[in-house]
Amino acid sequence: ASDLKSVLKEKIPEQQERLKAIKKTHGSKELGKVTVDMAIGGMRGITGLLWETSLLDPEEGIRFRGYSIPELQEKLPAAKEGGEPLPEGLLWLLLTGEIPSKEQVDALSAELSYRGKALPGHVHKVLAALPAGTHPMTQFSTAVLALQPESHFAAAYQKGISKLNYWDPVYEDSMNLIAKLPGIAAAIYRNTYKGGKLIPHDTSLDWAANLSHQMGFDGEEVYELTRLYQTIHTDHEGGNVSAHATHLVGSALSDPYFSFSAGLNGLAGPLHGLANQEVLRWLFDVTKQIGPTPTKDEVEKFVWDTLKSGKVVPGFGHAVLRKTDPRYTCQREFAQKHLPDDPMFKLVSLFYEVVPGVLTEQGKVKNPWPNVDAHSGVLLQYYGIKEENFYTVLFGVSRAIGVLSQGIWSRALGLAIERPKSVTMDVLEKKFA
Ligand code: FAM
Repeated sequence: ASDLKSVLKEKIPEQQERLKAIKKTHGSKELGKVTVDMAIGGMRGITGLLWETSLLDPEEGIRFRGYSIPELQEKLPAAKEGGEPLPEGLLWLLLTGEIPSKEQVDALSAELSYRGKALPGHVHKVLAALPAGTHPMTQFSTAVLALQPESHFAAAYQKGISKLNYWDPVYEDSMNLIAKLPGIAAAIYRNTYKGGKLIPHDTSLDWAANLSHQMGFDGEEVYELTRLYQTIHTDHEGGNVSAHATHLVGSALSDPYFSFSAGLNGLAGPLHGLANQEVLRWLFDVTKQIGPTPTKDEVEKFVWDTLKSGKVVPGFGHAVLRKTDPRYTCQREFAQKHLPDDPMFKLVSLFYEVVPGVLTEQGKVKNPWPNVDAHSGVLLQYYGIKEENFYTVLFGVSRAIGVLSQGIWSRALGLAIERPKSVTMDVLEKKFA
C-alpha cells in the first residue's frame, strides 16, 4: 500500500497484541521506586507513561523509532540530493515505524497540501479579534482551538463510536491539523509582523517549504533550514511538557484540537519551548552590553552575572540529557556549512565554549550542555526571520508531528485516562514520622 492510512491500519492489530502480551506477562513488575523528591520535584526520574514514537537516552540524545538524527539525515527522503529530511518522511516513520520511499513521501506531501490548502474564514476572524501585540503563541493556541468545531472524533463520539475505531477519526483530525499548521503559523506571522498581507499556499511546495513560503521567505537554503528545523523539533519522548500535556488531555478523549492546544500552552513556557525566544533576547542583551564580538572573559562575566541575578541561562541544561543535545549539533553543522562567518553563529559558538564551564563551576545544574534552543534562533535570524517572539510557534508546528502521531497510537492501543495519585505535606510528615 502506498497511502499512509492503510499502511498504519495494517500495523495496529499486531501492536495491540504486543501491548496485551506485555500487560499479561509483565503487568505487575516494578519499573523503579518513587521517592518524596520525585513527588515534589516534578516527577523527575519516574518512569510512568507509554510513548512509542521516540525515546530519549541521557547520553546519546533522541532516537525516533530507533533512528538518531544523523541516521534520519542519511535515510529519510530529501527534497534534493543530499538535502535535509522532509518532515513528511518523519511523520510516516513515527506512525508506521518504517522508513518511507520518496514516492510515499511525495504522496503524503500532496495529501497534506490538499488537506491544508485553505483555512476556514472564522479562524482569521478569531485571530483578528485578539488585541494587537498578542503573543504569537497565544494566537497559535487560540487558532488551533478555533478549528475544534471541525473535529471528526468529537462528532463521531457524539454519534456513538466503538473504542476499537477511535484511532480513525483521531487520525483524520491529526492529519487535517498538521496540514493546516503551516497556513496558521504563516497567517500569524504575516498579521503580526507584515501588516497582514497573507501569501497563499503553494501546492507545488512540500509541507515545510510551504511554511517558509507563506511566511514570505523563499529560496532553496531557507527551505532546507525549515525542513531540518521542522524535523528535529517533532518529538522528544513522552515526558516533556508539550508532549505530556497533549498526551494527558488526549487520554480523557479530548480530540486532537483540544489536546494539541493544551500541548502548545505548555510549550509557551520559558523553561520549555519559549527558551528559543529567550536565547535570542539573551544574545541581543550581550551584544547590547558588550558589543558584537565579546572576549571569552567578557562572556564568562555576563554568564556569572545572569546566574547571580537568579536567572537561568536559556538554551542550556535539560531534565534528562546529560550531554550536548544532538539537536544542537546538527544545527551547528548546518551553520558551519551555510553560514560559517555569521557573527551571531560565532557568538553562539563562543557561548558553547564558555557556558558549560561556568554552569559546572556553579555546581547545581545537572546538565551544563546546550539544548536545541541554544542554536535555533541564530539560524532563523540569518535567513531574515528576525522576530524571536515567533520562534516558539515554529517549534510548535513541528512538535505537532510527534505528539499527534503518538496520540493516534495512544487511542489505537486503548491507553487509559491518566490519573496519578497526589499527596499532601501532612501525609508526607505523618507517613515518615
Ligand atoms: N541556567 C541556570 N540554572 C539552571 C539551568 C540553566 N540553564 N539549568 C538548570 N538550572 C538550575 C535549576 O533551575 C535548578 O536550580 P534550583 O535548584 O535553584 O531550582 C538546578 O539548576 C537543578 O536543575 P536541573 O535538575 O539541572 O534541571 P531541571 O531538570 O530542573 O530543569 C531545564 C531542566 C531545561 C528546565 C533547565 O535546565 C533550565 O531551566 N534551562 C534553561 C531554560 C531552557 O533552556 N529550557 C529549554 C529546554 C529545552 F529542552 C526545551 O524544552 N525546549
